[in-house]
This record gives sequence, C-alpha cells and structure tokens, in this order.
Amino acid sequence: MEFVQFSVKENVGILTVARPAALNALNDQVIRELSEALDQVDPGVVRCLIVRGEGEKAFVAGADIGQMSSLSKAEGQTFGKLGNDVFRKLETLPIPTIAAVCGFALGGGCELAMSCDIRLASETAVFGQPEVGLGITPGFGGTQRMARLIGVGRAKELLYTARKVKAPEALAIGLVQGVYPVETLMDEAMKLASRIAANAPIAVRAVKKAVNEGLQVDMDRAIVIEEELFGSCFETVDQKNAMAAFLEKRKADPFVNR
Ligand code: DAK
Repeated sequence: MEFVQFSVKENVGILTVARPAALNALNDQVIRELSEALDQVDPGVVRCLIVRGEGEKAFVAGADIGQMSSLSKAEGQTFGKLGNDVFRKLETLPIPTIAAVCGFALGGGCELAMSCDIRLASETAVFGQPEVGLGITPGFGGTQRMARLIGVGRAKELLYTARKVKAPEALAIGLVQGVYPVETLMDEAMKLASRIAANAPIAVRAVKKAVNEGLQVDMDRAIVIEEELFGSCFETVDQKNAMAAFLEKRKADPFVNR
C-alpha cells in the first residue's frame, strides 16, 4: 500500500493515512487502501484501532478536490459509494475505534473521524464540512453522522454555513471526547486504546454492537438486541474467569479473548 499504513502494537492497531503532500486528502486509491487495511484487522489479535493522519498539519484535509473537480454525476455517485462503503466498514468494525485527530479534519476527513467510535483531538485540530462552499453536499456520511453525534440543530448550522470548528468548541459540542497538546495526542490515544484493550474483548465488542445496532431501532427492539448480546457473553472463558476471580477475592488473570 502506498498511502495507508497499518501496524499493531500490544493488541492496539494503528492505521495511518499517509499522503502528507496533499494533507492526506482522500483520492480513490487512498480509499481503496483504507478498505484493504481494514480487512487486515483481525479481532482475534487487535482489540482497539486508532486511526490517524501522517504529520502534524492534517488528519485528513478532505476528499481529493483535484480528483473530484471533473467528475460526472454518475462518477460522483460512484465515488460517494466507494467512500461510504469503506466508512461504513470502519463504523461497523467489530472492535472499538479511536480517531486521533491532529490538525485539519475537513470534509471527508471530518467524516472519517465521525465514522470512528471516539474522537480525540490535538489543541490545533480544526473540524468542518466545507462542501457547500464547493458546490456539493458532504458525500461520505457527514449529513447523517454529524446530526447523530452533535444534534440536528448544531449539525445543520455547521453543514449549511461550512463554518470551521476549532478543538475547544469541538469538545464543548461533543464532536470530540478529549483535547490534548500535539505532542501527547498519540500517547493519550494509546492510553485510551490500551485501557479498552485490557477489558474482556468479547464483552467490549458486544457493547459496541449493542450501542450501534440499538440506536437504529426503537427501544423495545433495542433492549432485545442488548439481551441477546448480554447472553452471548456467558460461558466464555473470560466471563467465567473474571467472575470466579471476583468471588474468590483475587485479581483476575488477563483476558484471553475466548
Ligand atoms: N484535496 C486535494 N489536495 C489538497 C486538499 C484536498 N482536499 N487539501 C489540501 N490539499 C493539497 C493542496 O492542494 C496543496 O498541494 P500543493 O499545492 O502543495 O501541491 C497541499 O495539500 C497543501 O495545502 P495548502 O497549500 O492549501 O495548505 P494551507 O496550509 O495553505 O491550507 C487547508 C490548508 C486545509 C486550509 C487548505 O489546504 C484547504 O482548504 N484544503 C481543502 C479543504 C477542504 O475544502 N476539504 C474538503 C474537501 S470536500 C461526495 C463524496 C465526497 C465528498 C463530497 C461529496 N459525493 C460523491 C457526493 C467529500 C468532499 C470533501 O471532502
């Protein structure tokens, strides 16, 4: 892969968009490589995934404007589907995901971050959906995920105006869950990922599925989804060992993901 790197460090996967000459902008090759990298994430090994951009200036500065500028209607729709399929693959990845956003996260970059479960930002981070200023709508799920994450009124204000949001405001409106100096952002993301990775992986994956799927349906159905996932955790090695350790008043062994 030319523009996407994937590595694993102690059960934590790190996926890096690495096209710094174009501020990590997403052309179709980057999007295809992201898809390929996501296919490499093995939940048997990786318990949490961090998504980042190379360098300090940009997480991802959007879809590639040069490439998009000459698309026909049909090509635009195809490009939108390519991105949407990959971002949905990221959103529904069985393990938790954290976007570590340093610098610009605009357009497709903001949408990439919003496809992750949790967003941590650098103090220098800037978010926004500038598409209406370019004569298009957000095309990788921005209209849908932003409204769900920060509420309909706030999302519409940002989407209609194309206004950029700096890190402190992003934190205040719930677009991100933490803001850190540039130098410590990745350490903080690793700390959070390691904390997640230290919990029972089958249970953590079930929680992600319960939240994601439950939010798509009414409460009566949602609670049944939770019941089923709750039940699925029983008889696992980790459930048995952790509860036995509690009852025997001893420290539990590390979870084995079985
Ligand atoms: N695409 C391509 N190249 C980009 C880019 C982008 N989005 N952003 C930056 N670059 C390139 C610049 O062209 C420049 O390249 P060279 O000229 O050096 O070759 C290099 O990165 C450095 O950028 P600047 O020289 O502009 O750096 P500055 O510090 O001056 O400014 C900036 C940084 C982030 C403020 C500025 O680069 C900027 O405004 N970039 C564009 C941000 C933007 O508008 N992003 C949103 C793109 S729209 C859809 C599917 C998808 C989408 C929509 C619809 N459907 C199919 C319906 C998604 C749309 C978007 O993401």
